Amino acid sequence: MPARKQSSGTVPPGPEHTRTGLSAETLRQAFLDNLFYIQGRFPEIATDDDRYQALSYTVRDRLLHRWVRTIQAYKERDPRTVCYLSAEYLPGPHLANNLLSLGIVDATREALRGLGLDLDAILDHEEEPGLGNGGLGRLAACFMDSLATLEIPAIGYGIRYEYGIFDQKIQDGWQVETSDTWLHYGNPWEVRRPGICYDVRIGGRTEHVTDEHGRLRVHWRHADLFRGVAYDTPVAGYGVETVNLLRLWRAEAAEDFDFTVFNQGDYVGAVMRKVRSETISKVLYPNDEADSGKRLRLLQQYFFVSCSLQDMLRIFATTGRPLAEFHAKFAAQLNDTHPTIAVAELMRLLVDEHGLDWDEAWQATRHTFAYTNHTLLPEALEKWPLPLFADVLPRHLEIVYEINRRFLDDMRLRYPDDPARIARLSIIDETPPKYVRMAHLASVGGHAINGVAALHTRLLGTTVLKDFHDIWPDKFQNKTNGVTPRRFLMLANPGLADLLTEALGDGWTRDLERLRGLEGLADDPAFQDRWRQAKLIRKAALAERLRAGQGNAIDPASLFDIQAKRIHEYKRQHLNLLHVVTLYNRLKHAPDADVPARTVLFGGKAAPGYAMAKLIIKLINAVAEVVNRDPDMRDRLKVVFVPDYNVKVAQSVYPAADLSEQISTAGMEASGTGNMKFSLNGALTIGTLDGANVEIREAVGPDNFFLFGLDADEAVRTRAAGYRPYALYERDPELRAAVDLIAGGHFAHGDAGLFRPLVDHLLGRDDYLLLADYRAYVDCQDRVADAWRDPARWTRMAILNVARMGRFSSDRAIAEYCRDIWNVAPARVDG
Ligand code: HBZ
Repeated sequence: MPARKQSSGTVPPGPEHTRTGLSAETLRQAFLDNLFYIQGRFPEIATDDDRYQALSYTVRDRLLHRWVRTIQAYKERDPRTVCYLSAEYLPGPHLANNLLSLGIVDATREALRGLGLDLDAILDHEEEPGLGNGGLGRLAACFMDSLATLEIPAIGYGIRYEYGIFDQKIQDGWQVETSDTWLHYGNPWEVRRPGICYDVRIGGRTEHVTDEHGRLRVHWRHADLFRGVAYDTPVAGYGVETVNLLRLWRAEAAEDFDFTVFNQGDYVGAVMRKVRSETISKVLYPNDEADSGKRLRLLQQYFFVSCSLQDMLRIFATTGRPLAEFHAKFAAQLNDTHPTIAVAELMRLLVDEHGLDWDEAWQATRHTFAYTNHTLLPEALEKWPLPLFADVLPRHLEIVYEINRRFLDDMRLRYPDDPARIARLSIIDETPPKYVRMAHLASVGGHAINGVAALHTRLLGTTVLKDFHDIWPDKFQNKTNGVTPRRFLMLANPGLADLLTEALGDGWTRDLERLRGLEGLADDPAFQDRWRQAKLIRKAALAERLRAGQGNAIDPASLFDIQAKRIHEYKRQHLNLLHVVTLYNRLKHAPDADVPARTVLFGGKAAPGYAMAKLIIKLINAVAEVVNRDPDMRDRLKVVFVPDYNVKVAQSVYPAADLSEQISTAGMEASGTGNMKFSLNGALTIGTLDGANVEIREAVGPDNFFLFGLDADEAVRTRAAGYRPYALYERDPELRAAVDLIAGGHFAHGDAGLFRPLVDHLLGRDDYLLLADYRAYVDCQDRVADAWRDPARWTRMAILNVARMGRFSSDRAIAEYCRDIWNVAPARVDG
């Protein structure tokens, strides 16, 4: 053990504790210890997984002390606490992030080097928890990071899916789904808490009785009983002592499962019911838009919400405060409508179980909840068929009716002669078989409603929630999304992060606005050189990854033009493809044309039941196959589909991008967050005026953003004016040539039928206005190519993008939620 320097304090130096010490020597000792005592291995026979597990336990030990101290501090100070209710979390790999938060990346690297081991190889082994579909789940994870870093008391509540989002394989160009097995080797980051468990009842019927005091009471005679057990994962703030809690619920059979059946001799039947109970948290629904009418999905939502609220009530009971003050202790955020049944469940718990009167309970409920909306697509707004809702949650339906009755009575006073408006406002949609509209329940049951970008919030108040905006304009707020610079810059792009720190000091890691200091360096040739070097390293690393993975050879010197996000018609990956095919046609006709070399990369999963999205993946791969083996392209055009896009892959994709494709039909992408991650890593954006693109463009300056296409109002007007895509096809020869090539089977070995559904939709309806935006997009891509030809100009634009991205930190977003919606303050945890 090296001699420890004596500090000026009074504590005498001693050997560091194996479970808390942060020096390389102690970390090495702890690692070997865990390898032996947890994995039962010694270095010579340890596998990659053994090493990963041993290192993870070593890091977890170091988090546990802070975790316990955080809980103690919260207990003593009893602060208002944020409860983030989200059916999805996409945290990404934990190990590297926790090393970063603890400030022990270098010490760990050194400790392992001493054993002949490479930290990066161990990090690469981690299987990430894919407990979400896309942006919404990733936002929840960025918010957990920022809450801890800003020292805000917070609990993230959700579901511990045994199978997260599917793994994507590409076979013959098609997406094939295989099941996610993230728990196969065990999960070193979670702590199972068998003592923290709650019963969740469903089904059956209600009985209304008058008790001995003449009070009306409701008994819920449920049909089924489940149990939720807590699995806790620490969430460490960066550079602070705070370690918050992500508490995910796993469904198990209630302990006394089917005792009667069991005693009647049907042992196997009883066990089967136990197995059925566990299905609730088995699998994540892989759809990133509402999956209507799925009973299991409603069960999942109710299950996690009920466990979470019971847990909050248990914590509340330890404060000794009266229940009517519940909202003074907790601010609960509904991450979209998925947890919105919480409004009825809290009412049920307070009124039926704890005896509060309705008005008191309603006051507490309304002040507890706030609702974030993430979509404007009317078909994606969650609504539950009434018969299903009644069958699963009979008591909650009564409560929803009572909430609605009181709400509509108020509204009738306000709008006595407007029954159509009353019907529109109602929580119940009366169209047979009738539905419960969850966005309406969330709007009525909370004190704030927010959109996730300025444009989105405006459209929310003027379209899907207009009637609510009319009655409660002050309830509506904008909270533009943000992303954590820790994972998406420091971890993903260490070279650029080092360059930034060298130029600006390290304050930017917790105060991203400080990046503005880069503006003065944008034209500095020496700095520009180093900037390009840093970018080239990430591009080469991605190229190497793709070569090793799929045998794709791509040139790091080419323009990396990347679109990475869920595959959706509204996100218009096929507009990007129309441009690729246009470039292909141009090069075929003029093989010597002077066009800069481009590598167009795509990544993203399609919902397994979304045929058109899957056909788009097939088309990307089909175009890639033809383009990449055509000698006329001579490495000037390459197309690559990066399979199995997830957080880990994303961390290697964002830093490698030169150009970020944010080309959704204006008015359809609520915010986007990938747009922020690309730009923060020095990619320039080609994009429409959609979601947060609008604010990104404002922030970086119109000269540093490639804008094209219709805006949201023009898109509405275009449709209203009787949009005829076929006329555009006929008028624009390049467009016609691109569409014809796809339609004719050129990318399908002559099969003209394969992409017919896609082409027919474009020429017939084109709901997402690809043809309307095609010319503007292709011309804009030509401007991109011109800018790329001038490296000094391009690099200047890239530096200015990064310099001006400070606003898009999730720290800023969380600070706004704390101030404007949650009314919570930091509670510092001392070291
Ligand atoms: O939420 C996304 C929006 O599309 C995106 O614009 C925004 O930036 C992001 C964060 O605010 N929405 C989703 O990712 N939605 C889902 O993943 C989803 C999952 C299950 C559902 C519905 C939506 O049932």
